[in-house]
Amino acid sequence: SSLRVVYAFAREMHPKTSDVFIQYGTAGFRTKANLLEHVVYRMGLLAVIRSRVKNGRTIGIMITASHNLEPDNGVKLIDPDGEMLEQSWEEIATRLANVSDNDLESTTAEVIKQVNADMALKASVFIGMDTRYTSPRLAAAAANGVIALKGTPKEFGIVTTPMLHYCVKCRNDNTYGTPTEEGYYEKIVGAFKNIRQKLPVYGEYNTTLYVDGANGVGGKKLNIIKKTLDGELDLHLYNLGGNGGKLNLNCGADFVKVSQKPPVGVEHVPFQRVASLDGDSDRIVYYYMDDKDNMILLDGDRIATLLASYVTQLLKSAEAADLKLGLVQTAYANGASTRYITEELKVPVSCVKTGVKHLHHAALSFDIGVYFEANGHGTVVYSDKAKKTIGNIASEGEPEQRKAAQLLLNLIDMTNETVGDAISDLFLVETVLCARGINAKQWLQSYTDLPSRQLKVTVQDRNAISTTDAERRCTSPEGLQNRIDALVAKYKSGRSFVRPSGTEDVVRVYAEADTSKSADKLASEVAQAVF
Ligand code: NG1
Ligand code: ZN
Repeated sequence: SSLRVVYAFAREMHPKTSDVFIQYGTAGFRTKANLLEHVVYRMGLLAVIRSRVKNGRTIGIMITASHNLEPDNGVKLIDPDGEMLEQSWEEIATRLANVSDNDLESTTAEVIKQVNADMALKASVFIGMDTRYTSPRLAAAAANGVIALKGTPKEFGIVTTPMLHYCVKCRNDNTYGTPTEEGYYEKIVGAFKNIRQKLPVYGEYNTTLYVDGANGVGGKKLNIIKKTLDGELDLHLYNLGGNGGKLNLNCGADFVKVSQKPPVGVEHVPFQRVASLDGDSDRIVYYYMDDKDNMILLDGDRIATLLASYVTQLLKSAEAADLKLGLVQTAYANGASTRYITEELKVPVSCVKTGVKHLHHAALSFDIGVYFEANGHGTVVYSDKAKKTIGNIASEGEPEQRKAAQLLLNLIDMTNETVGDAISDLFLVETVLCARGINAKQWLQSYTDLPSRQLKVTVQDRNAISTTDAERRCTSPEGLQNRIDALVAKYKSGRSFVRPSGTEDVVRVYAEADTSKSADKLASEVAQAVF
C-alpha cells in the first residue's frame, strides 16, 4: 500500500537512532536535539491523526525547548482551541515516539483504530519553531510526517510559542482573529495602542522599558513591534541573539527567576524596570536594580496580582457584580502573594499541580480566571458569559460603566487567552502600570515576598517521589514528608516541598522562610533529606 512506502521513507529519512526512552511530559518531548528527529517526524503523523479525530480542524506543532540551553530542543502539539494536547493523548504520543522503525507501521495503524480516526478526512497542521539552529531540520521532519499521512502542513517559520497557539486558535475560530503573525500584532498591539489613547501617561509611570530577549525569538518579534509603536512605549531591547549572545545562557526569565541574578548583556540603570523573556517567549518576569545594585524581582505572582487587582477594579466600575474573578497558582507561588490575594484583594485562589495545562483548566472554572506560575508563565481567560456581560455594559451601560467596560474589552483583545504569552503579558503589565501612574518600586509595595530558594537534586529515580495536595506534600518515599515537616518547623514562616520535575531528570526542592539565609538553609537541608 502507499502507507508501506511512507514507513520505508521514514526509516530512511528520519530513522530512530537511539534507544533512550522518551516521554511526552509537561512541555511535550524535550531532550538533546540530535535525539529528536524521528520523534518529531512521528509527531507529524500523530498531528494528522489528531486533526482527523477533530474533524479536520487544525492542530499545531511547535519546535522549541523554551528556556533550556541551545543543545536541547523539543516538540509539543497544540489542540484546536490553542490549548495544550489533551492529556489522554500524551500516552499515545509517547508510545508512537518510542516504537522501533520496524513497528512504526503497525503501531500507527493501532493508534488510528484506537482513536477511531477517519483517514479519508482532510487534515491541517500548523508548524512553528524557535531560533535554535537545530529547529529548521526538525520542523522539516515534522512537515514530512504530516505529508506522509496526506495532511496539509503550513510552516510559520520562526515564531514565539504563543503566536503559534494563537494562530491555531484563529484558524479554527475566525472570531478570535486572523491566523497570521501580522494578525497577532494587529490584535494585541492594536489593543494596546487603543487603550493608550484612553489612558494617557501620568504620575510616576514612564514609557521607557528595557527588555532582556534571552537571545531568543521574543526579542526579535519585539524589534518588529517597536517599529510600529509611536511613543506609546519606548523599548530598549537587549539580548537579541547578535554579538555572540547564546540562547538562555545567563539570561532570560528562567535564569533571572531561579538564580535571582540579573541577566548578562543588559545595561542597568538604577530603578529602571526590565522585562525578561524566556527563549520561546511564553514567560516573562520583571525586575529592577536598586541604587545598591540589588536585584528586585517582580515575578509571575506579582504580575498575576497586578492584573487581577486591575480587572477587579474595572469590574467594579462597570458594576458587573455577577462576574466572579479567581486566581490560580501552584505550590511555587510565594506565600506572601497568596496571603495578599486572599486577604487584601479578597479574590479566591486555587492551587494546582505544576504545568500550564493544570492552571489553564482550573482558571476556566471562573468567569474570569487569572493564572500564573511564579516563573512568569500565565495569562487571563474570560468566559463567554464574561465577554457577553462586558460587551453589553460597554454598549448599554451608564457613561462611567461604559468607560470601564470598554477598557475591559481592550484588555481582552490584548490578552492571548490560549496560553501564557510574554509579549501579551508585557503589554498588559505596561497598561496597568500606566493606568495607575506607578513605577516599578511602587508596584513592589503591594506586598513583600518571603525570601525563597529553589534547588535541583539528581537522584537515581526521581519518580520514587510521589506527591499529593497539589504537590505540596509527598506520599513516598516513606518518612520523607515527616523529615521535611521537622525541618520546616525550625524556621519562622518556613515552607518547603519537593517534587520530581516533569521536564528534567531531577527532583526540585523549594523553600521559603523569613530571611534569605534561612530559606537557603532550609532548602539545602531538605535537599539532603531527599538523597
Ligand atoms: P518542571 O521541570 O516540571 O518543574 C518546569 C517549570 C514549570 C513549567 C514547565 C514547562 C518550575 C518550577 N517548573 O517544569 O512551571 O513551566 O517547566 O516549561 O518553574
Ligand atoms: Zn517557554
